[in-house]
Amino acid sequence: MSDVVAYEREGDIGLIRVTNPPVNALSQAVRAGLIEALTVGYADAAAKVLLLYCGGRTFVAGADIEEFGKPPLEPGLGAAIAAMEAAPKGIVAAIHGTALGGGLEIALGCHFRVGLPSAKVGLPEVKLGLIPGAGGTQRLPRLCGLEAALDIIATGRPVPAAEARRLGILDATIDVPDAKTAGLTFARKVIEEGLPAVRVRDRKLTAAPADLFEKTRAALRRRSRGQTSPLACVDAVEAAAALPFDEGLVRERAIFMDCMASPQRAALVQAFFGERAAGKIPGLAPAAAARPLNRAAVIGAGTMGGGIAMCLANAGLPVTLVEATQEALDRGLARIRGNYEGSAKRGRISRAEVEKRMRLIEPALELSAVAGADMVIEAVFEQLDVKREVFAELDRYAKPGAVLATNTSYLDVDRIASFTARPGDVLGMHFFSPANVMRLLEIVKTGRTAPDVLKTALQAGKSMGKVAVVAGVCDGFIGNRMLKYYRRQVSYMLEDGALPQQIDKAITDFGFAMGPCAVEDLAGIDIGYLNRRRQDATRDPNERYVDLADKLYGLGRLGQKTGAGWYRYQKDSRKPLPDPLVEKLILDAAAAKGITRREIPDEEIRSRVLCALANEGAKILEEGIALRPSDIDQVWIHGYAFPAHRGGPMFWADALGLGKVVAAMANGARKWDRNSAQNWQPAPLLARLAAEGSSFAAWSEARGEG
Ligand code: 3H9
Repeated sequence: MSDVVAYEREGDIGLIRVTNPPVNALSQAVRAGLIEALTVGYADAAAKVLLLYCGGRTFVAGADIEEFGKPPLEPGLGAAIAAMEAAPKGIVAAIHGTALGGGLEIALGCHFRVGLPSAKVGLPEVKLGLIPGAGGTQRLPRLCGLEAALDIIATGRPVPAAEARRLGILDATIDVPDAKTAGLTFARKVIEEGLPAVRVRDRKLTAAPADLFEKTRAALRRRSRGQTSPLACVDAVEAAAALPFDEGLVRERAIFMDCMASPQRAALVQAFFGERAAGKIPGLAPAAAARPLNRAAVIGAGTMGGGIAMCLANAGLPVTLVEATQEALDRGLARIRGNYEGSAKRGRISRAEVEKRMRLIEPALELSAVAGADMVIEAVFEQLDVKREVFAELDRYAKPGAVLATNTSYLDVDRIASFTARPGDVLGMHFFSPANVMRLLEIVKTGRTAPDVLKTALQAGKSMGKVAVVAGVCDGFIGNRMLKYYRRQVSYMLEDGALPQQIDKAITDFGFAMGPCAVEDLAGIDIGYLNRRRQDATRDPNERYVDLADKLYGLGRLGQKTGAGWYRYQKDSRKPLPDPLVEKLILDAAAAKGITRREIPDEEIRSRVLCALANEGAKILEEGIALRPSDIDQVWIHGYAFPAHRGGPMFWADALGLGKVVAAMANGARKWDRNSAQNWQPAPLLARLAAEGSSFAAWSEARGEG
């Protein structure tokens, strides 16, 4: 009998139990074990009904993603599900945790499905660049209708048990401690009431609105930023509507195989594993104890501090929110309430939840109020002297052992730690704005940060639902350090021939959510301005410097908040409108410098910013600021809206081939911006890997960190 799938009988019910930790993924052994257990169960005359359930923390969470991109291993999942549908008796699936992807597909191969109230089901393949490939697109619509199925499949969203019950995906939700008990309860009902074992494939499909597929395609084209799998999902569900079941299955398989072969699938799968790898820190034992975290404090109730307080409250932690004046505190609390109420209006949280989270945030006007906190996150003005004052005070008030974090975006965390007598307790927790929305959290570790402090910050990140990436200390850490080189290329191109709208379009065509000029308008032109002033003292005097954004600042064009920046904005609108005034400003500035502007092709725009990112990323890797290339990719995907289906800048470079990246840079040094050829000097690591025909991923793997 299989190691991962067991068969036993309890009375007149045959039990098939899958145990393949951590998430019962459908590895080859599970698929083969299932077929074997089904054969035994069919032959067991005393078993009137079979019950399929899982051990461990969840029902089957999907196909084994580790197998993707490798030669397929028999038996396939389709064969296991076909064996279920050939059953001479009814099969009940009992779901706890999450039945995802292939997991839900095997449940759809059963005749009945029950779940614990806490269970979730879903077909998240789209997020991996795929469509469900074992009948999900053909069976789900037969249970819940084409419209609901299309929504579930094309978004990949998890569906809570109560909704799944309402939609007919589950036959019952049963409030008992475990899936086995739930399954046995329902299986007995099947036997006692003689419920007919109807296969999902034999259920009738109800018609969909005539324009369902075209409307969905149009909406997805707008939203998916060039990602192809959402549209492939529509094609597959449309096949369910148009074709007999078996032909629909064949069509689904063909689309699935196309997706499997696509570079987008490879990028999204690496992003999936990259997200999980980020939390693993070499040398930090997985079981290393974190410090207790029962209460937090945030210093500063501005946009950033308020957002951070929301993240902590969302994770269920009580937070003391400290501000210097009552007015600023009231403003901050009102902003937080407004955000929560907005979420309630959109149906994301209940009204009761709004009040519950607001109650978790306790306002205070004195820094001494941090005394009860196990973690203090400072989000005050970005100036070293201000930080010095706050940390010296924190040293007086924070309890011994409290984690002291700074939300600085650029400043030297080692120096900030030295403002206290307990540098081992200090680290950076760099949230991205808006903190309650953006998933990235850079955790900045100094040379002295204690391992249990790092562990506490990582765990806090996880409980806030963040993707936490550990970075070393340098100006801008991982993300903002690279951003500088990206922006630098943008500024050169603006002076040399491009306009903001052209650059933004070339970048959004690549799949970024926004172009760099629109982003700067959103963040505030003043932010970049102040940052450049901070860097004035250390900037190489021979470096080419473009002062276009400084000119905007001088004109009071600070971006969306002043109704004008790189673009102009109509009242109450965020839509960037190209502005002839900016065009004139750019043309005049170029002329004043004697620059003959030239047409810059979109392809060049993309190559320049991507090569600049990958090159700086290589330096960051070599210096050990980032642990692995996938960490850099996670930073860019979750902090800067780099398209996940392109994998991130380091994955992009690997996929193109590092030799081609270096060749593009050599070409750039001659043609792109010949006055500053040093910008296209490949980082030593990039040059070496390119010469060896290697990749960042292979380099990382060889170091045992892939
Ligand atoms: C599919 O099913 C295709 C089919 O339609 C057709 C086939 C023909 N495989 O996330 P966690 C690992 S596509 C292999 O930290 P959580 C994960 O890497 C699949 N490994 O836990 C991690 O390993 P490690 C559709 C997997 O509790 C460990 O499990 N399904 C898989 O926060 C724990 O994961 C999906 O897309 C897998 N399928 O969240 C579901 N899943 O400890 C993907 C996880 O070494 N999975 N691992 O780092 C998830 O969404 C979450 O893992 C889940 C648990 C919600 C299940």
